Order: sequence, then C-alpha cells, then structure tokens
Amino acid sequence: MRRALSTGLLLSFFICLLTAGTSRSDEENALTRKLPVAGGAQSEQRVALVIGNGAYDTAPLRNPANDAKAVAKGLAALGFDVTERENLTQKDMKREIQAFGQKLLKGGVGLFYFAGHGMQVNGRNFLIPVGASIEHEKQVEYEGVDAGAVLTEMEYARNRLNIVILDACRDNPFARSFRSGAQGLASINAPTGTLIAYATSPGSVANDGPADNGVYTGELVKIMETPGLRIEDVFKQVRSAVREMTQGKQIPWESSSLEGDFFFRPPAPKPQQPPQQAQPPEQQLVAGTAADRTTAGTAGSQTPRGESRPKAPKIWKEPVTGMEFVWVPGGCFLMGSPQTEQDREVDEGPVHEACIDGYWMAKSEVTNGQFRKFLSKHNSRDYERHSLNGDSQPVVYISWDDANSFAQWLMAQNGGQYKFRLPTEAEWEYACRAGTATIRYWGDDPNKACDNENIGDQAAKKQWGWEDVHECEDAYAATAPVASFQPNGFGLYDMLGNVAEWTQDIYSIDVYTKHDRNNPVYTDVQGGTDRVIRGGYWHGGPANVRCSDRSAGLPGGMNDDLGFRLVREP
Ligand SMILES: [Ca+2]
Ligand SMILES: [Ca+2]
Ligand SMILES: [Ca+2]
Repeated sequence: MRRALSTGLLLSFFICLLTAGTSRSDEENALTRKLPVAGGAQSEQRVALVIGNGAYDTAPLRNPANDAKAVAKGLAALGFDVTERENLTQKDMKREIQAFGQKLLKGGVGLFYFAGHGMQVNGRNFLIPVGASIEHEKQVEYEGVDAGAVLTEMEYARNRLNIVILDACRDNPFARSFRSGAQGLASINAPTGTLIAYATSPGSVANDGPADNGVYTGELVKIMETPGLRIEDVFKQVRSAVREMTQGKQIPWESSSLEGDFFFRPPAPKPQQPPQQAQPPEQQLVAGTAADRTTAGTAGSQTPRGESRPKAPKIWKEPVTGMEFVWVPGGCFLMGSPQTEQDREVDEGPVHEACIDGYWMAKSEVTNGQFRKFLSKHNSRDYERHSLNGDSQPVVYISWDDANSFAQWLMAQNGGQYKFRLPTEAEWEYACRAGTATIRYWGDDPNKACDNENIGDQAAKKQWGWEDVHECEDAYAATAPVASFQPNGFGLYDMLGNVAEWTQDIYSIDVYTKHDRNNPVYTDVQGGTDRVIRGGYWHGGPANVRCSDRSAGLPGGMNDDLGFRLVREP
C-alpha cells in the first residue's frame, strides 16, 4: 500500500543522505524535506509498527486510521522504518507483532503504536482487533490481543530501547455487559529499557477528538518533531498540552524504565538553545507549573476524577501478616505545590520534577491486627470513647522508631527475602497523586473527600463540634477500618485520610532545592532530627488533606492520628 512503498523510498533516501553528506537526490519530496540535515547522528536502526483500528462493528471510531497515518508519517520523517496497518483482525495483528519482533532482533530502537479500542481484564491490557466478537468480559482474552505480547517480543529481542504508545483507552463500548464495568487500561510495568505511554491515566478513558486526530495523537505528532527534545520531555509536553485541551479530563501517562537518552529528532548540530538549561530559579519553575495546575484545577473541580475509577492493580500479599502491596509503576511527576494552591505552605516548593523507580506499596496503613503480630501487647487506645484499637483499624501511637522496628521484623519473618521500609516522601507523594496533578487525587474540591477518605467531616462536627472540617459526611468520627473508601488511581487506599503516615526522610523546610531528579530522598542526620509525616487524617481539615502537604515529628513521638504504611523494594 501507499505507506509500505513510500516508507521504503524514504528510508533509502535517508540512508543515502547520511552516507553522502548533504547531496540531494531527485527523489526528494515533501516528506523528505523534513529530515534532519546533518544532525541525524542516529546510526542505529529505528523500527515502528503502527496500527489504527476504527472499523469496529460495535462502536466504530472515527480517528484511529487517521491517527495511524499521521503517526506513521511523522515517524518516517524521523528515520523510522514504519509498518503502518489499519483495521486489522486478531490474526493479522498477531502476525504483524511477530514480524515486528523479528525486526527488533537486529537491535536499535523499537516503537509500537496502537490506536483503537483497548480494555483491561484482570490487570492485563487487551487491544481490540476489528471483527472481534465480544459480548462478555471473558471473551476479551480470546478475541483481543494482549499488549503484553508486544512487550514479550521486545524483551526477547533485547534491543536498546523500546517505546509503546497506547492511544487505546477510548470508552469501552462493551462495558455495559461487563460485570466489572472496567474502563480504560491498567498500568503495566515497563520492562528495562522501555517506555510505555498511555493516552490517559490508568483506568480512565481518552477523548476521540473533535478533529481528524485523537487529541493525544494530534499533539504527539506535533511535539515529537521538536529537535533536541528528550523522549521524556516529549511526553511531558504532550501531557500538558492534552490536559489543557481537554480541560483536565484527560491526562496522559507514562511508565518508564529507560536507561540512556533518546531523541525523536536529535539536537541540531549547532547548539541553538540548550533545551533544559534555563530552568532553576524558583519563580520561573513555579510560574510555569502553576499555570498548568490552574488549568487542570478548574476543570478538575467541574469534573472530579477518581471517584470510582475501576482498576486492576498488580497485588502481592505478604505471607506473614497478610498485608497487601500494590505495584506502583515508575514514572516522573511534579513534586510540590504551586504558589497558587489553596492552603499551600512554604515548605512545598519549588515544584520540581522527580522520577521514581517502580516499587511495591502497602495498599493501606498497617493495622492494629498486623502490628500485634509483631508486638502483641500494642494498644492504640481510644479517643473520647471511640476505640482506635480494633484489629482492622490503622495502628496509632506508633513512633518512627517503632515503624522501622516493625519493618525490620517483617524482613526477618520473610527470611530477609524482601526489603521492607518506610516510603520516601517523594515515593509517598508520587503514590498519592497517582498520575494526577490536582490538589487531591480526585480533583481540587475538598468537599468531595468523603467518597475517598475518612477525614474531619460532618460526623466529627456533630460529635465534637469541630469547625475546620469538610462539607461532607464520611460516617466515621474517629479512625475507620483501613480501605473502607475508594482507592486512588494506583489502587492505594487512605492516602489522604484515616491516619497520617511516617516517611523515611529527615524534615527540612527547603529540601526541594536539594532534591536529585531521580528517587530523591533526604536522610542526612546533620539536617535535623524530625522525620517527615505525610497525608491527611481522621480529624484533618481541607488544608491537611492535600498530596503536597508536609509535616514533621520527632522520631520518638507518637499520636492518635499517626501511623504508617510500608514499601517493599522490587
Ligand atoms: Ca471522618
Ligand atoms: Ca493515611
Ligand atoms: Ca504542612
């Protein structure tokens, strides 16, 4: 078809361009003019498989074929050997994926792009072929194509770097007949050297777009053209553009374990403007992100997300206590709050990008029952005749030292096989946000808290006459059994309520100016003695129920509103 032919021509022209310097050939056409002139410093092969499925019997989609064409054209201009296919059946999709895997064996960079319907079933993502006959959830496995198959091909090929782009989270037309009603895709763990980009956050749906292209792909195609933009920054810019265009309803997402750099279009040979350099002064950084946040924020309050996002996170159960851990996929996020955020405090800035490796995080706080396996006589007492001591309530009256002793004990119980520890505050905030950029993971509105968290609410107001509470009722005046409310986008419970949580870090008011970009943590005991406490709690007002809020406590201190949860290292 058109593409196979023109791509072949284009690629041979490109190679010719590289070897023969600047000489132009008769074959030059509109496309080839976009090629980097001498800067094409890429000698490694680039292979792409691009699939757009739209001609479904049920719920056809207008844009995927156009999206696939646009992506294929863009990638071809960037030196990719592109195979572009549209409206494939299951058999054809599988065949193309295998052929793609064969090409990857020669090394270099692989890119897989899919636009169309996608569904998650039990935490696995399925791309839906044209002609699939799906009436029940269980048929998805037989009729769909497991996105994991693409990753398997990539892992097997062991080529340097892989990119998977799934613009496949469009509303699930079959959801009504599905028991779980699962929407969107699950977030999957990116194998080493892979970046997986989703058109939207795990568990939510993408916009098919008013024009010829889906919103996501339209932006991606534009932005990947930018010379000298690292792949991570390409997707970051796409995220901010899409968020703005959809007024915060769609927030793209990546899971990355890339090692080394990749540029769709390498930097121009004469350095024009080093793209990353003009960052630091706080004003600038905050001003930029504040604008983003405001856009997302306004929309967030109109259309709160995360209230009942179905999801199927990867779970691991610790055998001794039965504590469940959720896999938190690695990625980058903006840590801290912009100066415009309501109730923001000075220790929450500057907003800076932090990149976190994947880790296991306990689904909720450690309970009294779990803690008493370690220390049978522990008593979490009560508050004004409300017991805080039930087995399924979060353990309180726990110092930072106690929390660490528990982690050590649990490691020993597991024969040293797993490393348990308190989360870093960066891991904690990343987990709380779960891909969102709003003040709370469900949006900006504090009064929507009661679906998601046990916080200071009207129940507490009735009971004790407290004024600084949320305008909603969560039915618990004191602590609730853990995981009683809706989880966030990662499948984590009680991140902003029930009890506040100890983290590993030493508290320092200006520590964000010292953070590394990757896995920042501050544990320098010269810096002070207090440890960082994160998250809201059962009597917290809106100011305390924010993902970016930080507070501190002495490592030996304890209280009725302070507990912890653990992280397991991968
Ligand atoms: Ca409450
Ligand atoms: Ca909590
Ligand atoms: Ca604070």
